[in-house]
Amino acid sequence: MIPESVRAWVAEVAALTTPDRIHWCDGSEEERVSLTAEAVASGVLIPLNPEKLPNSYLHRSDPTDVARTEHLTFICSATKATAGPNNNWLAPEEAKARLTPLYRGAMKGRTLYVVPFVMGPVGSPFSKVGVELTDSVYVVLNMRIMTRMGNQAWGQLAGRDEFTRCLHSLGDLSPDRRFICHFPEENTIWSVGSGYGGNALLGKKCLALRIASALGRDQGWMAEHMLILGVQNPAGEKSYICAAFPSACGKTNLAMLVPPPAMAAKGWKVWTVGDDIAWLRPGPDGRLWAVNPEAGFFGVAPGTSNRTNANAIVSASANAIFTNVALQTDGTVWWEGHHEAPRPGMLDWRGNLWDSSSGQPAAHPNSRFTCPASQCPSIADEWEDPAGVPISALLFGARRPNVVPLVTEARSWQHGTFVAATLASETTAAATGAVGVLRRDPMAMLPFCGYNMGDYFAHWLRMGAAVPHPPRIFGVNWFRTDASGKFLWPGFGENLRVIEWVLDRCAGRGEGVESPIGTLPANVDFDGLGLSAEQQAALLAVHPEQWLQETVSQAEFFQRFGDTIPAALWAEHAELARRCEA
Ligand code: OXD
Ligand code: MN
Repeated sequence: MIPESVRAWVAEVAALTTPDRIHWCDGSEEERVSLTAEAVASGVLIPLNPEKLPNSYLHRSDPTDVARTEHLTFICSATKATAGPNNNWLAPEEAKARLTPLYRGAMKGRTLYVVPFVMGPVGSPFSKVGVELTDSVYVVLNMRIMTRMGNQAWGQLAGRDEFTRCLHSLGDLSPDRRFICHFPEENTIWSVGSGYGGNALLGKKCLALRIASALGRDQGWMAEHMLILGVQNPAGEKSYICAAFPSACGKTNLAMLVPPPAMAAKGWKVWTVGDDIAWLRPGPDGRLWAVNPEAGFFGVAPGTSNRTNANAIVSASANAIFTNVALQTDGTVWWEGHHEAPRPGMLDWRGNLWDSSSGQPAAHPNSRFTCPASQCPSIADEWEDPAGVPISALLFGARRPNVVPLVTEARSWQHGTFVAATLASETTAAATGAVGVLRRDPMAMLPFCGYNMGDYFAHWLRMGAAVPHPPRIFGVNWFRTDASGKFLWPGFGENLRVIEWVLDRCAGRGEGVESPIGTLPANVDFDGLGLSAEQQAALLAVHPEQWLQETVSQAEFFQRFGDTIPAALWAEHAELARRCEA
């Protein structure tokens, strides 16, 4: 069942990396038990309280290896123009020449694990197979949660040679010898020097977004940084939406939204289909259909609590791997924003006794939990449907303390593509670098688009034209603040109020008011939120002079992409400026 091409490639990699052993992962429960025991014995995993967090473990990463490293991430397409100004580029031969010495002998004394995996439901014609070769048992155990890992991948491959070759080694974990390289034309990923999720679990950002976005461009589909949510209104109508937000802006919380009591009492219901990545394809009914390619969640721990995301807390209450969180003396875990109070004797994410007066966080701001999606109380029955779910609306949101209102609807698919292409957000701890700096992050895909974003925008426009009934597109902002810097909007479950208007619009019902940037709601249900009339107005305010300023920075951003920006987007830009001036 294992294709000859896989065997030949494993032999080639083994000759280069010289591991002591080769382990072919089958994905069985016995294998999980034995690999976990191995990881505990070597100190890679620390067992947690078996009563309170059964089958769950803590991992402490190297303190210099705690987030995605965008400056060390490269797209190695044949030409720099294909990779575009949004990506670091290395010529394929140069990348291989630089990385090959880092792999040489790198697995000496270690085991080379062969990890076959499926992204997407097993048996779906839309799913993709990857094989990751890694020397990290932590990576293997996380891939087992995040993907459909094991022998089932060979079945999905059915003897074909169509799989992503994912090569990973921890190397010496030095940031000076860390590279995450993608070869879209060869369906290949080489990563070395990092054990961090987005750099090392190669099925996730590397395959399901960077490589998949390039495959989607060639094959007529889309790989997007989006959650997938199912919503049922009190009339019993069930719809699905996708929403894109930059990393650590609350995608997992929105994906697991709990309706606030008043809306639940009226009959609102919400289900989770995916929390980070959506693969979208035109369906036979002329709509866009979405599949979640992942099998687990790799969620940001800080800020996650019974109050903010009870479903995530339950999802990660067994069979979970925690990375860089704090450890309580009873073998449970803690992070900033947890619903429990930290107890004396707690160890911080590096394993040192935490001093609450130090001003240092106990958990790393980008600490994470990995857990199976199937454990989520709100998981949709249809989350593994091979056909996916039909999408009514696409939401684009970001962290904007000002300028951007709570919600607006784009005027058309083309205008929505422009709204998404000019998305901007304050940076977070999910990537190394300064936090809180405003940067343009089109479609929340800036770090994840595997090719030139100008061409990606053109692909978006083509997809809109190819789908007779495309989803409606909305811009949202949960993060607007008042003059004192306090959030105006309560967020979390209350976001369902915004989704109610979104779905009403999709059904041709919700009342709207035209504004220069799109349609504002005539009536968001603000009842019971205790918001003053001024606060309500501030949430929805559109200041044309601020938006004229935006058009200046939008133009600067587009200019970086030269003539690859589609004329239709420049036309939308000119129209926006004209409406703001009017
Ligand atoms: C993630 C990210 O881990 O976007 O999902 O960084
Ligand atoms: Mn993400």
